[in-house]
Order: sequence, then structure tokens, then C-alpha cells
Amino acid sequence: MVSAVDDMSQAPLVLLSGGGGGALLAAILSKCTVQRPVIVVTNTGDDFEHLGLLICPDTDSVLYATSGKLDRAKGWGREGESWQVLDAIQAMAGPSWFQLGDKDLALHLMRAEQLRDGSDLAGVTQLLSERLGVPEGMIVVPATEQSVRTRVVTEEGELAFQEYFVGRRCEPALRDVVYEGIEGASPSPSMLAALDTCIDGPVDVVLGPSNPFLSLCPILDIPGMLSELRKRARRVVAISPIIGGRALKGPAAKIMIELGLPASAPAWTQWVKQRYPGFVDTWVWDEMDRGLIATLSEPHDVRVTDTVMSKPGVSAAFAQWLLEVCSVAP
Ligand code: FO1
Repeated sequence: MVSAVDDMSQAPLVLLSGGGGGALLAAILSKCTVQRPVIVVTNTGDDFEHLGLLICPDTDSVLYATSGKLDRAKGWGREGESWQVLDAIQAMAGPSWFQLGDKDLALHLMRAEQLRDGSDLAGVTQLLSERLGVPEGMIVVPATEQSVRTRVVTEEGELAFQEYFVGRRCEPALRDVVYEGIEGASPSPSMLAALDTCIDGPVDVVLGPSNPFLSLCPILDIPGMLSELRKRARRVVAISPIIGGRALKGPAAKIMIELGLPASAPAWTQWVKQRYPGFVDTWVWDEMDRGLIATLSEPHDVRVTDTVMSKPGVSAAFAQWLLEVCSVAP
């Protein structure tokens, strides 16, 4: 189990994250840990076994993003990567559909050795954080120690997550999403220990601008997760991954349409609220969607700001704005 950070004298911000927008938000919050420690809880539903190695894509995207090593153009993997091992695998007609770069493989070999030596997922993630240079004051912790595997039910049948996401580039229309093994999972003990280390009042929880179906549900649906977070949280804030009817990256908008929902910030808000009643206090939408607030059928605490973190000058301002929102009780 990860030993809790000793200097966590202020209540941390807890960010629930997938690998895309959530990892980018984790990266900007990693620069603010002097103001407030941050615990990033990562989705494990994308994890799978490949070439005999446990691959944890969302956890690794957060590790790379917060240590300044993410390939930002691709949004996953390490910058300045080389591909000699993948080329050699391909030359032997091996499984090269999932691209593991040489440096990324180094991380995977270290993870494999640590797991074989008896470390748990949180422990190996903590070790990798230290070795990669994730700033002190930030803890990255997978949501659970148990195996949760996202599977998608599509018009062409059921697919394992990476088969759908990478193998089929999210093309088959989605009908449903299931999280195999989630009934037997429980919130990570290391996450709970980190939450309980704070001595200066309650934490604030932020649902990153991650895909709700593929990245946030496999965290929030873990039995006990909602109540463990809610009972410690002063405020729960959810950031819309939908901006102007589109997701900046990934299939969130496409999936909403396939599930019969409009791809819009209000529809995302209603969906999250219906699935997790009473969990979220404050909804964050992008400036572009300000005009849609009036379309909500009942009053919500919607806050609007510029959330497109790739725009110059936006990310630091967004982080400060978010810290401000989270600094007071709802
Ligand atoms: N995404 C791809 O689209 N193609 C890949 O070949 C690929 C390889 C890969 C290797 C390591 C890793 O940590 C992530 C990788 N991803 C790849 C991203 C991965 O599929 C994630 O699940 C998505 O980022 C969704 O969060």
C-alpha cells in the first residue's frame, strides 16, 4: 500500500481521470501542488494484458502528463519515443496493432517486475511516479486493485475495450458498455488512506473532462466509491467533456448520439445527474455553451469558463479558476 504523503497538511483536490482531457488537467494541476495537493484517481477499465504485460493506459497517460513526458500530439505514450521493439515484433508477425514504444516498454517491464515481486497496483504506480518525476504533492492512484475490464456492446457484437478503441478506432456503433469484474471490486485502499491523511478539512472532488461512459463510470461504479468520495467531499465538481456539441478528443460525442442522447453539455449534465443522483454539486461548462444554461429543465449550479486546455494561456487560468471554485463550500 502507498504510504500517504506526509506533508499533506491541506485538504487535497481529488481528480478522477481517464487518459485524455483528465490527464491534461492533471498536468496543469501538477503545477499547483504548492497551493493544494492533488490526488489523481485513474480509470483502470482500459487496462489489459498484452505481450504478457499489464498495460494501464489511463494511469500511464496521467504519469507521463504530470511528469512532462507525454506525447501531446498523440495524447498517449511518451514523447521522443523510438519503436525498435515494435518493429522487431512486426517483423516476426507478432501483435503490433497496439503500439508500445521502447521507453513505454521500459515502464511496462518495471511494472511487471514490481507486480511479480508482490507490489500492488498503487505501490507500483507510486514507484513509477517517483522515478518519472511526478511532482511531490501529487499522488497518482488507480481507482481499484481488482480487475475491472471495460467491454463494449456494439452493433457488431461485444468487444474488449482496446479491441474497440484501438483495433476498430471506435467505429462500430455502441449500444451498451459493461465493466467486467466491477461487482467484485472495491475502492483502492491506498486512495482511501491518502484521502484520510488530510488534516485540514474536507476534500473537493473533480470529475475531469473525461469520457463519462468509458473513463468515469468504471471509477464511479466501483461498489462503495460514490459513498466513500461523497462522505469526504465538501464539493463535487464535474467538468463537461462536451464543448459546442463536440468532444475535443475521443468518441464521447459519438457515443452520446449512438446511445440516443443529444451531444451537448446539458444532455451530459442530465445523464450524469440521473446516473449518480445527488453526487455532483457544481457543473463546469465551456464558455461556448453559456447560452444553453437556459435550456436546463431545473436549476443547476453551472459555472462557465474557458476550458479548452490546448488554447494558449487557458490552462494556467483554468487551473486557478478551478482551485478558486473549489475553495469554498457549495
Ligand atoms: N491508442 C491508440 O489509438 N493506438 C495505440 O496503438 C495505442 C497504444 C498505447 C500504448 C500505451 C498506452 O498507455 C496507451 C496507448 N493508446 C493507444 C491509448 C489507449 O488506447 C487509451 O486507452 C486511450 O488513451 C483511452 O484513454
